[in-house]
Amino acid sequence: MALIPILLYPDPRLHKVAKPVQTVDSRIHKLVDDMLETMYEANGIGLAASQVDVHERLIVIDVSQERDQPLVLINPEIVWSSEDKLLNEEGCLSVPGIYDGVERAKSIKATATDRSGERRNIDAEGLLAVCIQHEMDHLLGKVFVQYLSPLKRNRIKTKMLKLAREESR
Ligand code: K1U
Ligand code: ZN
Repeated sequence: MALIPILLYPDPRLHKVAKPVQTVDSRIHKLVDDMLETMYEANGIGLAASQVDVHERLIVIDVSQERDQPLVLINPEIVWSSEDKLLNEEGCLSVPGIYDGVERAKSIKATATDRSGERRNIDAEGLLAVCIQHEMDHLLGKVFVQYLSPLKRNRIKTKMLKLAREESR
């Protein structure tokens, strides 16, 4: 397994739209393993392939306390969203150190292909529902800061660019 560098906002590659995974083969198995290792090492609860510069519809998630219940969602689709919404505090491994409230559907039903190529139904609420919606946004090229006001977003962009400049010195 290997760690993969995570793209940092405002990298324009974070805004590419991911294409469907054509075949769940050994290349996808290795990508899944590397993404899980990268997510656990970064203490994240999710990671989308877009964040590691692979523009295919694949996400990994683990919202368990013990960090031992990995979920692999290949070509995920949300088939139902509740009308009830909740404001949740979100973070993002591509925007480290920034947390803010985003309104999302309280519960969702999704379908996705798992690591063994089986199509599965997923009923999600709470943190899992939030995380699936956040990661599926990444696959559409959307980062959570795009839900914030232009003022907040510009402040975050400036802060991230300053950090990147300092780190490259
Ligand atoms: O997509 C990502 O960059 C991963 C992101 C997932 C996420 C966290 C919180 C709400 C929605 C989606 C993270 O894992 S951020 C870091 C983190 O572990 C975390 C942050 C806030 C609350 C819970 C966890
Ligand atoms: Zn994110």
